[in-house]
Amino acid sequence: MAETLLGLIPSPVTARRGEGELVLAEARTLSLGDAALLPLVTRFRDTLRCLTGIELPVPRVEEAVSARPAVRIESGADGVRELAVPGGRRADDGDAGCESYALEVDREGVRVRAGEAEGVHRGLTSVVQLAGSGGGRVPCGRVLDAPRFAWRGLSLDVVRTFLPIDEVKRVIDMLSLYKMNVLHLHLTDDEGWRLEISSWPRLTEIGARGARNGRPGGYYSREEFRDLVAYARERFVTIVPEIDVPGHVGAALAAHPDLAHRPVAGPPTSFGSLAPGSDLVWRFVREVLTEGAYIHIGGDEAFGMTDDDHARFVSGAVRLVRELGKKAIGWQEAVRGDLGPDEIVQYWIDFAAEAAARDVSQFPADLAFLATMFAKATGDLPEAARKRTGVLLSPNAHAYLDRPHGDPSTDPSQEAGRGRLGLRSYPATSLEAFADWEPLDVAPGIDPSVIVGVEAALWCETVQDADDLEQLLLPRLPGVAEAGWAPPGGFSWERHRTGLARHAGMWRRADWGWYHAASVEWP
Ligand code: TNX
Repeated sequence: MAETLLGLIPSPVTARRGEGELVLAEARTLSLGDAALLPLVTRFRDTLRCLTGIELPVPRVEEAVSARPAVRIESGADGVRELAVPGGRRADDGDAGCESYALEVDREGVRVRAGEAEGVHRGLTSVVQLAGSGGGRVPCGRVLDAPRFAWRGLSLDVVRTFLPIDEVKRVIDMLSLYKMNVLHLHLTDDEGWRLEISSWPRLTEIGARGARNGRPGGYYSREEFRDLVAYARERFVTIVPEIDVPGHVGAALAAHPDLAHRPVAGPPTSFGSLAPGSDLVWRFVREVLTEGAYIHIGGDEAFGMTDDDHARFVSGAVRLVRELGKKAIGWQEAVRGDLGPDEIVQYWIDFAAEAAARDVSQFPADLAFLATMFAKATGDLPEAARKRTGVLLSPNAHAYLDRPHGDPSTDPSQEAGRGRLGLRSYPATSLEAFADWEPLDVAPGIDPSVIVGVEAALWCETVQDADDLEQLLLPRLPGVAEAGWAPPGGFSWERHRTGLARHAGMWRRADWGWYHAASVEWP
């Protein structure tokens, strides 16, 4: 374990600390072996300036380094791809090993080598982190690194609170800094429809008007969405859009009441659902699944329909996604439909943790539907393993960023943390308890080879604006990155809290807000 390079989050596979340090701002040249890397290296230079204030020379494509100290960047390097083969499946076309990189630092300079551009990007991100956490000084040493899991994501709810494109871009910058590679956008729900669909204009005309608690609505035009996808791709983040069906469709039903299974009275709730037998509904589903190689079809909490209708609906939606030549992903309940090894389900109902936190059998009558939901959920992981459907881990206790901050026993700031941010239905959770987990322990008895990775989820019921959002993202997001990237068994709370404190300077420069958990000595 890389105890000596405390500035790196997530922890690398191996790191050896050498003697001395390099002052990065003194680098005389920034050279690359391949012109194709120029855009990537230019972005690295911008990121470094923004997060650390360090200005590197203009990048040059050249065979050898002419002046020292130097930053030297190479792709197509032999032997780096094979460093480690991550488990799981990727959201884009890349293969395992393309994120591997080697980083060498001595007094002569910094050298980043990788088999592919993506590995170069991960390695340069390590340079940013080391410089940013060390006051511009990069410790001499050698890092060989590759992710444990291929899928390290964040699911972001832009429905309950609409987030303008620029804020979503800031989140993508954060993901990139923590070597995360998927942004799953929850684009539709009861409170709003956030993606323009050309053939169904009412979805946004009417469905995008509002958000939760009277907050302003909004949506992304096709052009804005494509721009966002490109922005993310340049940072090696894949956007996975979610169009949630057949439940969580209140906004769609407000715009098109004729899609409803049964007429819904009153305000939109999760009890509304799409009519499984309607041709119009299936035309609708086909035409809204437009963007992305992976499409998340939701499939969660369809309280308004029978189990059979739900399973049939999910199977139909998955068939459609396959016909479109795309891959389907759904929340864990979707595994009750006709899914196979090409699909992924996202595990979120962390039953053991829920049961430990409160006695499900004592739920009042009006919450009986929740008790039933928990009971049914226990069969989902074994079912995924039986079908060899991929499993993406978003356990409530360790991946839900909308748990209130705080630790009732030790954290004196818990009152502030428990304030209005985070859902009161979850217990306040300390930074340490949140970050300290082993992904495979969450799915005991399941063949680890079905696990594709780890995804954080940020639901925005309690989020009023971008400041609130950042208070829930940081400092917990780096802990999720740690679970998804770092080798198993190495988590150290001491190391993690030290690393977080060292990153605060970068967050401040980027003007990212964060929750000042009392368990970290913030500078
Ligand atoms: C459950 S997670 C939901 C969301 C809520 C969230 C709050 C999931 C698939 N559905 O609709 O926002 O809990 O944490």
